[in-house]
Amino acid sequence: MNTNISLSSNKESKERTDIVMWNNGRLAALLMVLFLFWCASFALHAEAGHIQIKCESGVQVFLDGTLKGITSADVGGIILQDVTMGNHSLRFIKPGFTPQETNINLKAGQILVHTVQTFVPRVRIQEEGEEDESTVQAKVGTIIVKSLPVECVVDFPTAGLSGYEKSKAQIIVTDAPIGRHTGRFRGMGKTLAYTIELQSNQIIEVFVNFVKGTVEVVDLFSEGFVLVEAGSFQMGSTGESDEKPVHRVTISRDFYMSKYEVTFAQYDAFCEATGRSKPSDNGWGRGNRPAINMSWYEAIEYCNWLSRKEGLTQVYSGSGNAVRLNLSANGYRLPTEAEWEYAARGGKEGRNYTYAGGNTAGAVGWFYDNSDGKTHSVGRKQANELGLYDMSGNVWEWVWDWKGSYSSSSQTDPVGPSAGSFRVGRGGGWGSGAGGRRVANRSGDPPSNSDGALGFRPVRPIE
Ligand SMILES: [Ca+2]
Ligand SMILES: [Ca+2]
Repeated sequence: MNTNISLSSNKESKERTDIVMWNNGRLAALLMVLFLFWCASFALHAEAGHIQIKCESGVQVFLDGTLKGITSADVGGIILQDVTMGNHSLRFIKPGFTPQETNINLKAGQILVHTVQTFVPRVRIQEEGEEDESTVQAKVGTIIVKSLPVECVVDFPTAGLSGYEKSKAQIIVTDAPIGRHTGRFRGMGKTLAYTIELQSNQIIEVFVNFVKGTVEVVDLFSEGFVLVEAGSFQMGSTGESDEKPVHRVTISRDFYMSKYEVTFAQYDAFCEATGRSKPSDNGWGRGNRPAINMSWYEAIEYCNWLSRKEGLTQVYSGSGNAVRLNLSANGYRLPTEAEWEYAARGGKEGRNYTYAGGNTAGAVGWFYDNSDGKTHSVGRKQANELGLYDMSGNVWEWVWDWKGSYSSSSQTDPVGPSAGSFRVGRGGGWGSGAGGRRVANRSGDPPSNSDGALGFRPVRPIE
């Protein structure tokens, strides 16, 4: 019995040994396969590298002509992973700015860091009938696509986007040819389509809401800003005492200025986002009418909010009389008094009109004689030489400066006195008569004041 048991045991033992040996063989084979996979994957990775692009946010990154993504603030740019070693072209596009291009040579296993230079604005004022390379440049526009949810597939074949898998908040297609574009968007199992007519230099934002099944299109260009090119002018007038002496002022930097006074539609969005109560419209209506009844402090809060909303650096800090102005920040702000007057006079295009855009008050603005005692929708009167509306009339406009007296000396980029009691208001309003609406006229209110004839419009530096 014992032997049997022993034999049996031996047999079992031998069988187990066989099993172990068989298992060892299979394990070895498995390890070999894993090793080969590892080698293959190593070989694959050894043929590739990564590209780290340091860049401001909202810039389109193209690798060898293919859109790879949009830079974001949280990674300070974008990282392109597992890019095949060798020569590649990188192209960076930001709306309204000159595109940048570079060629790189990526080595195996390398993490190549490329820092994108500051973008130079691609803006040029084109004369009527002028026909040169700027005309070619102007025959493009920009399409921005936003969606809810963020992930979707975008097809804008005529704008160079086919089956683009969008995973960021927005994609920006610059240099899209003008004309008709039909976009198709796939998300949440739905396909939505929308046709736009893109005009020269236009910026169209397409918001695809898969939850609601709607596509909303906003023309950012018409709500936008105009370029005010740097230059010099004679500030003030020989009229009222506070406008004297006429003195030479140089605005040394180009800047953007809102074409319109801030509307209730815009200001109400600020109130909703920041939980403050909306100012009264005096019973005249909101929407496209200029916002009124906000203090100077609220006007600068609006500018700071707009900066934050767009990921820009806030211009204002501190509060009360200690509000500080940081002119090197890239955010929105009120114009300085000199910037306001320079722009109202038409900047470099200025034709020395009495009112912004002309010598016939009623053609360019809403005043005592034509306003019926209230505000009107912005942009209904003739624009001035720069395309700015309602610089004269409709509502007075808060500017940065404390009210002070002018000096006769030439100045560059003046910001007014360092302290005072009144912040300047400019341009006259719906209740102004002949004197109050001239481009040189100055008014002032305590910064905490607000009334139904006082609003503002922001400016923005060119980065
Ligand atoms: Ca105005
Ligand atoms: Ca005055």
